[in-house]
Amino acid sequence: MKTGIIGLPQVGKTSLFKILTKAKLEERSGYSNPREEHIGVARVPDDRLDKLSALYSPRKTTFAAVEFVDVAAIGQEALKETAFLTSLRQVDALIHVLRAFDDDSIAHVGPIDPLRDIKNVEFDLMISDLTQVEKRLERLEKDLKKGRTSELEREQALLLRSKEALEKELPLRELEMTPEEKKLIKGFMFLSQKPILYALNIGESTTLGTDLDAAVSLFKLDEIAQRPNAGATAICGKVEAELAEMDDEEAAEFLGSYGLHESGLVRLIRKSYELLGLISFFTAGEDECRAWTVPVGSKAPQAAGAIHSDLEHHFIRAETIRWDNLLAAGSEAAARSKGTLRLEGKEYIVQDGDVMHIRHSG
Ligand SMILES: Nc1nc2c(ncn2[C@@H]2O[C@H](COP(=O)(O)OP(=O)(O)OP(=O)(O)O)[C@@H](O)[C@H]2O)c(=O)[nH]1
Ligand SMILES: [Mg+2]
Repeated sequence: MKTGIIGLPQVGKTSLFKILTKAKLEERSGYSNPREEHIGVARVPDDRLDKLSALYSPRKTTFAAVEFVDVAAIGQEALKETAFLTSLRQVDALIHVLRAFDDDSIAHVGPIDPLRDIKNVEFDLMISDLTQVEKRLERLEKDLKKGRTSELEREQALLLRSKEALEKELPLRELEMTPEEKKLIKGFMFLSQKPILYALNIGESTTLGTDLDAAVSLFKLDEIAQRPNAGATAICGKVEAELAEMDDEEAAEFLGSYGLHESGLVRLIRKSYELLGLISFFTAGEDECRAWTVPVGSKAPQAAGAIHSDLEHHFIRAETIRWDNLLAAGSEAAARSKGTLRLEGKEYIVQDGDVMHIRHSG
């Protein structure tokens, strides 16, 4: 799982990357390459896992992780560079950081207008895809002249449909596709097809709690956030950066002073999970308590496979209980006698927050 952080120049991409991944980037003044990308891993905060961990006191607690890539500012120029395009195409999803904070000392393309910025960046992504579609269509036409196969014809039809959408300025993430079509088009790694989370970077204020909740509507992103494979959230980069430097107790107090009860990052990461159709299940024991990530709708053996491929092949059953039921019972033994610990088979669809013990024959 890799998420690319994109946006116009100087909107706070690198700041967000640093606070997400707690990375201390080297300042290499003088010879730094502005197009150089940063890659880092963010721990997915999860208070359910914190609580399970408190119950088991394991030697190790392992949170789920998401990889973030901070690419350089987007623009027609950048999108023509192979290295930039390649790294951007590799990601599974995008976070588009939008300038929504006032600061006269930091230049921006014009007055604060996130919707306009979205349209501009989206346009650049679509132009890049369109160029690629047209190139491939030309090639396909030649190949089809040499010999028609149904596979080439299907690809051509799909690309023509994609071209039509792009020409109407419709990003490919909004195009309806069958699973077969999705598979067919996957190799192109189209930029406008990637799920996208719009992240408004808003200014600091004493009413930050309510401001964050109101931001999506205030900046008129409600409609755009409702579109297929899109979502929107708000953060305050400045406050998050300060939070990142604090210990838990200090952070809680600091959040309180802004009328907040959680860091905006928690919400942002949760939103990106939602957008990507991902859920977490847990394994818990004295050795390790751990969160694992699987797509919504995964069956129990697939979840076992996320832990280890052997567990998938030799899967027999999964002892399953929802995390809060386990906490309420106080122990697995108590849950078993209460009947809240269930034995689930191969067809069981894993639910967000399940705690599982995989029984296997391997
Ligand atoms: N006032 C204010 N300034 C911010 C905020 N977030 C970032 N900045 C400032 O904006 C400037 C740009 O931040 P970066 O995080 O480097 O932005 P970027 O999008 O990575 O910039 P480029 O990579 O150059 O396109 C820096 O001076 C930051 O300190 C914010 O929430 N409020
Ligand atoms: Mg940057």
